[in-house]
Amino acid sequence: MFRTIIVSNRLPTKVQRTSDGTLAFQPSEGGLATGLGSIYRQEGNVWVGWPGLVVDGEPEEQHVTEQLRQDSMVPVFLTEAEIRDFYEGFSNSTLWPTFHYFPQYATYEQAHWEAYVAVNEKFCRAVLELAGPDDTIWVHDYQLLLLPELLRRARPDCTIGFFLHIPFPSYELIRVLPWRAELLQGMLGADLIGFHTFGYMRHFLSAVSQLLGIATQNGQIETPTRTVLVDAFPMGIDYERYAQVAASEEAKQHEATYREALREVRVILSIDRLDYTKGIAERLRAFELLLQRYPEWQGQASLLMLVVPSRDQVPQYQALKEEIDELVGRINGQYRTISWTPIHYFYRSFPLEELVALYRLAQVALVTPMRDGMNLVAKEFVASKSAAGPGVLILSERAGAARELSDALIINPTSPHELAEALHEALVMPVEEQQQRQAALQALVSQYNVFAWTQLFMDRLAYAKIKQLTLATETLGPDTRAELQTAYQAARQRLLLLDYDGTLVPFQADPQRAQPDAELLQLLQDLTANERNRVVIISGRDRTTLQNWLGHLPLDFIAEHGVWLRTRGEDWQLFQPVRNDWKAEIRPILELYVARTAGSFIEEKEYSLVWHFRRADAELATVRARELMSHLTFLASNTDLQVLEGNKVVEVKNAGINKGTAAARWLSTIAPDFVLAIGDDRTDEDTFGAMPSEAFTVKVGSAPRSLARYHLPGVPDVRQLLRELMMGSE
Ligand code: GDG
Repeated sequence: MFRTIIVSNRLPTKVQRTSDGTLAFQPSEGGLATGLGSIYRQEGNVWVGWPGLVVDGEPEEQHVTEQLRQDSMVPVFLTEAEIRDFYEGFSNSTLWPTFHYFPQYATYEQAHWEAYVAVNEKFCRAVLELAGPDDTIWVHDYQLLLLPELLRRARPDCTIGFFLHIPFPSYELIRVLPWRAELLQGMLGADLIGFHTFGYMRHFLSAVSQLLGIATQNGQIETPTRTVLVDAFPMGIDYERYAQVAASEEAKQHEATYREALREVRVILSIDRLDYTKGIAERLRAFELLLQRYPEWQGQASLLMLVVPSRDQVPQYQALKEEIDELVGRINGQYRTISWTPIHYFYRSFPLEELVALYRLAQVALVTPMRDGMNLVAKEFVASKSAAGPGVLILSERAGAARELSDALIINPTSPHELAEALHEALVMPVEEQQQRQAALQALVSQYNVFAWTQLFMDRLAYAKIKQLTLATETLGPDTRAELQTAYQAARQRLLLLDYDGTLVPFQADPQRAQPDAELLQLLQDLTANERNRVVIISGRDRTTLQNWLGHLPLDFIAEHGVWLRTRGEDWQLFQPVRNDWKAEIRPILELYVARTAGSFIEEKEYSLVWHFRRADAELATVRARELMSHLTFLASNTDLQVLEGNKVVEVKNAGINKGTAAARWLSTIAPDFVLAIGDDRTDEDTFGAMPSEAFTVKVGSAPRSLARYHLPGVPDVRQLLRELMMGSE
């Protein structure tokens, strides 16, 4: 049976050392633990993660392992140094500030990076001990960005999902990281990458295209080996649970006690972990502004602020704590009366029932982070209110939750004025309006709950895998290689149709720099030395270049995508008579696009014109290429021209001639009993399509949607394959 393995930095159970030295196992009440509970507790499934403490020797390690195993968990133990460098270092001092748009707090320590790599490898080893080749692995969050790729290398066929719980920032922030390419590559090991919002997803796709140069389209990324799907999955909460706790006697009791202490005062609630991303100080200033602008709320409204201690060993967090303490002290000192406290401030965490009682009690929830992946407090307030009547949610536009909760009062958290006005508006909002807004929010939060989120992600992950399997061509693995070798050896007359750029040589920013290297020349020499081989270089390039670079070898050529043909020992000839008077009309259009797109240029061949944009700004050029394609396609609609989009090029040429029609000539003239056709781009699909069914057709690079039967990742693999064929054969 296939199993599902959940992996996150922390396990859903926290192990703590009590004062008498024994260990306490405290199950987490967090949303993720609840949502995934239905998965990892199923027969055979498991959750892998750090249990939250440094164990004291082997016996304790074993004890923890055995205890956790009973609840389907497998611990990964971290040392003090790993916690310092991987967790507090790279995860929380490099990635966390960068991803939350606080680059000024980010550190770039090579030692932290190395620890991050080492711990991701440690997690990988732990997962591999459990994972079979066809299992499903779901990796969570920013501490494990490298894990998908590490797992992929060891288990190429596993189904791997990745979900990021924090924002994915603009490419401008990601590019600052010295290890940006490795981090993105790490994530691309997954089959499905999920984010809370479409905005984060868009930033990720843009970073992949700009930093890795990998094309993305409609949320799909074509890597050399797989299609990776990227999608938005806004995480929900266990709505029923909050609604039930809110309706419980215990919560009501707590609420009654608080209400008695606070009397008629309106409560504005604020709950966060201590963090500079949460906008806590700005919130305090906004509350002060409210008291100044609307003095009628003095004595009538209080801010009840819970700050859960967190990361308080880190200097920025200590400074923030001091700032909050100072602000609370100052505001309370200035406004407090004998009977009224402006800010009730708690620096500790509360049990769930008391937390929910506070949600019930509050008229307003003030959730105003500067950046927040999602923010579940906003949703918990909404769910708890279903049993307790009206309430108003004030929500930062920069929390992921704002994308869904549009019936909240959405504010810009950096504007204390906007916040103060929203607070006033919330306090005076008519009860009917509060109820209307709450009803809409509740419908949404209850429907898109954490169980729906889990289900949606898992379904989509399964779909991503099926899609890959149906679209992808088969990788040229050992079995096929053996079959290919046998057919090659048995053949009398072999035809090898080899594309040039992207197949025999890697792409260069300047096409004229892609001359054949000594290794390639030797390879072609050896191939052609065998009299049973006919080797055709089948390229979009002009004939002069091919002639200059490779003309001294006994090769055949197809140039300009089939316009020019040359059989060895003979002269170049046209495939058929063609016109090129259309160039005068098309060239000015291409020139216009060159003028508008720095770095692009025109290549003129005898019977075609090509606009190259490999060296231009990737995102701008993609937009321009689309524009040019539609412009040209419109012009060419009543002519015998065709417009092709290749690898970072748009080409205009005569219709009816392509690599496939040209290659077919060789099939008929030499009647081969072995055909191998290799190519990497759109234009090579014409060759694949023209081949007989028994031919070996190989797509190089990203595999999906090819007519080829097999696929190889890159140029070195093609060269190796050709070498292999020659070994031990006549
Ligand atoms: C990451 C992302 C994203 C808080 N105080 C107490 C308490 N809490 C609970 C809340 C809520 C949770 O902590 C905080 O919610 P977040 O949304 O901030 O979740 P995190 O896991 O910290 O953060 C975030 C989230 O992942 C999910 O993807 O939303 O953007 O940063 O559940 O109720 N719980 C109790 N007592 C407290 O005093 N019992």
